[in-house]
Amino acid sequence: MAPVAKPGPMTEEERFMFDSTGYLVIPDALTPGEVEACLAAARRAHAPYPQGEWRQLGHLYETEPAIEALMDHPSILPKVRALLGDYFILQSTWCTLQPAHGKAGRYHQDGSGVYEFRRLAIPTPLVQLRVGYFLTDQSRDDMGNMVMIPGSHNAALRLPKTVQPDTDTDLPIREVITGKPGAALLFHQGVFHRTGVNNMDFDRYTMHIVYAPPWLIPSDRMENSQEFLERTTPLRKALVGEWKRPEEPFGMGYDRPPFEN
Ligand SMILES: O=C(O)CCC(=O)C(=O)O
Repeated sequence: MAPVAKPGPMTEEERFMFDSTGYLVIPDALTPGEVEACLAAARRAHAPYPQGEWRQLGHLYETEPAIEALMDHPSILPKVRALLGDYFILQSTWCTLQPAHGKAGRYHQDGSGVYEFRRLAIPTPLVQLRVGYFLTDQSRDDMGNMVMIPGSHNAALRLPKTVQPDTDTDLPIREVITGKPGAALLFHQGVFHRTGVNNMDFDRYTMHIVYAPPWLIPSDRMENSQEFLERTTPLRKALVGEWKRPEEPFGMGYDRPPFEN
């Protein structure tokens, strides 16, 4: 049974489920209108690239207003604040395409491959809090779904190399996450997860938004677009890390991002 949560503030029960499994599934995080606009943006962004390839594109929020609205979406932001506090950045965003008839991906934990977060401590601390918004239907189990190993963010062991997706050696404890367009999957980067097989005739799109402590460098951009900074809101500007230390070079901190409450 999936750890299902509701859009909006994090309840104590949801927090317990997140702590236990490492993720929450939030149906109806986006309205049908928001899904439609984000899906159109995702398709536009991927259109110039070859068909039939798994691909992730970064920082689309700079040019696509529908995706920009996901940066501080009220369905999910209160849960992010419940888990990370008020001082965090949008470390990256990835518009992910799992093509029609695409094969399963390999299990992994997220983070910096060259310095794995699990080197910091076991259990792996929460360093990247990810939200995957489903832009296409994933309500059955062969639609390019995310596949999670519940609770694996707390595991001390690495995943055995013998575990191969969708074979006899795949783990029986895996959970295939299902959801309609507009559902969101909030997850801890330490949970072993992978892309599921897509047996559909259409491409699967998921829009991932990744939040992290302010000391982690952004990974989907070298710098923020000036044009975006000039037109976006003060909160979004703060979320992409455009804040000043009160003194340089050894600041005491920075102003709290201008949340509404
Ligand atoms: O959206 C997907 O297919 C999976 C993405 C993923 O595993 C990742 O970004 O680490």
